[in-house]
Amino acid sequence: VRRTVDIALARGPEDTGASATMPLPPMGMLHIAASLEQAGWRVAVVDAAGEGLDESGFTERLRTLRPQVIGLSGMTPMRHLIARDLQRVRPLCERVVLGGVHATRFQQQALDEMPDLDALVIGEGEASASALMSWWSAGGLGAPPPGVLVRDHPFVPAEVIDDLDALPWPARHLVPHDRYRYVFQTRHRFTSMISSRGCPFRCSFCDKTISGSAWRARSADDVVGELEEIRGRYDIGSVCIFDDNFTLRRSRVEAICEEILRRDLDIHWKCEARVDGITPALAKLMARAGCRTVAFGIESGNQHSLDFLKKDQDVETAGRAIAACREARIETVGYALVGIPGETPVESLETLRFVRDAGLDFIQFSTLSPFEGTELYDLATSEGWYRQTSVLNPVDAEQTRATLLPPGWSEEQLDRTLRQLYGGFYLRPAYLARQALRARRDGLLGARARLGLEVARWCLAGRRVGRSAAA
Ligand code: B12
Ligand code: SF4
Repeated sequence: VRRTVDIALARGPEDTGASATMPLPPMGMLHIAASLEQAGWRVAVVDAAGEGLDESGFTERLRTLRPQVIGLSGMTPMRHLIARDLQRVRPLCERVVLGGVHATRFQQQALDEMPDLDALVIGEGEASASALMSWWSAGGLGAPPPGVLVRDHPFVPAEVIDDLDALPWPARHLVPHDRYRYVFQTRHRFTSMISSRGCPFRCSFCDKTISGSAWRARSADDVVGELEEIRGRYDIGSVCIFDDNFTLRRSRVEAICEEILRRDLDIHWKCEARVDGITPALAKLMARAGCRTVAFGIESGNQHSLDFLKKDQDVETAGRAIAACREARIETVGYALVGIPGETPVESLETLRFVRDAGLDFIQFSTLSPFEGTELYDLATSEGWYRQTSVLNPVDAEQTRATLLPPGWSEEQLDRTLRQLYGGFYLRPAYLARQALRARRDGLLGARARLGLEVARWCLAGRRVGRSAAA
């Protein structure tokens, strides 16, 4: 058999990484691909959404490539998509390996549930993936390399990667970037990137399975080098930095901004930040360096809820962070939660009042969803609050969602409150007019209008009948 590649990393047509209309690049796979290439393996990335492939196009492309190994990835809420892709790719290669959050969280259980899998890569897979390829090439004899879980062998975890600068930049040349879109992109062509990994905070709902609590960061020089490559080599104008905690060390953010300015790099970027990571001076510097949007985990406008979630932040700081960004002309996005134990439906309207008064530009309200392994999951299961429901917000990627139903909340109440909050934020005439003007200025009217219509339709639609099943 003449192979054109040794390994193909594949993402099937249903998994777009975000919403159906806005596929995002498969960043975990692009990191793995870069390390495999560096180790001398011939690698392909087959991202159905990125290449516009339907089911038959996807399998046909893999069949033509004839890889020896196919690698899959996925998050827990998307495990049905992992299983579907596994069925498709199994006949097309000799071995299939799964990496990513789901594999890492469930380990042996994931392997047991998917008998067609040959191996799992647990945790950050840069070193383990190429070690696994070498192990398989040598006949798979003896113990598997660290970070690799196979049946009937003891598992040895891989070492945490401390020096992120030593990793190669994601292999973006392996995917076409024409189809990737992001709702907050402000320029033509989009990609995402990671400049640090991990977060030392202790929010009870956060799943840090992959990146952990130890914060590890790339140097400003390395980060801006990648940004320069994104702009120059790939002609991409807009980047989202999806770090868990981009602003943890202020001096590093300042150094990144200074370096962007020094290199005169003309690129727009968004980052995700904690509200205590932004000061007025930093926001101004970030804006000068091309930052157009910052997303904050606001979570709630009620201090007792922030304390319950162990967020270690206060409502006033959130207000100041939003104000600092407004002052610097940076758009703000907030993520907030509905159904927090101890918060009544009426109290959740306080969060709406808070974000409206603070002048936030966009909000995503979600039901509080506990993942196995988090403190909140343990509490929810011991209190009997854990449910599989179909209460979704308009941007959720899942089909059903594990949700908390604490005392005072029913599935209907959650759904009603979510719609009330979205409607109360987005369906304000003055807000819509302001956003339309801004979107027109940035050439984003079409994309933003489509999203606006989707949200409006969702807010105004009658209650979908929820499917409630006690977990
Ligand atoms: C960026 C991000 C997003 C982005 C983009 C996702 C994307 N497809 O690129 C957006 C905002 C769209 C998003 C959406 C969602 N996300 Co998200 N997201 C993240 C975030 C912040 C970073 C992920 C990332 O890019 N990491 C950088 C890369 C390099 O790491 P990585 O992908 O994990 O890959 C490494 C390893 O996992 C491994 N690996 C991964 N794949 C493979 C494959 C092979 C073959 C091998 C060998 C190794 C390997 O090696 C890689 C390199 O070290 C994480 C938090 C985190 N730190 O993990 C949450 C996180 C992964 N998301 C989460 C969730 C729940 C979601 C949603 C379900 C939310 C929702 N309700 O809609 C959706 C699902 C989208 C989808 N269809 O898959 C949860 C997952 C929890 C779980 N147990 O599954 C996390 C952990 C957040 C959290 N703290 O709770 N997300
Ligand atoms: S600050 Fe963000 S990344 Fe850090 S633990 Fe809390 S939710 Fe997770």
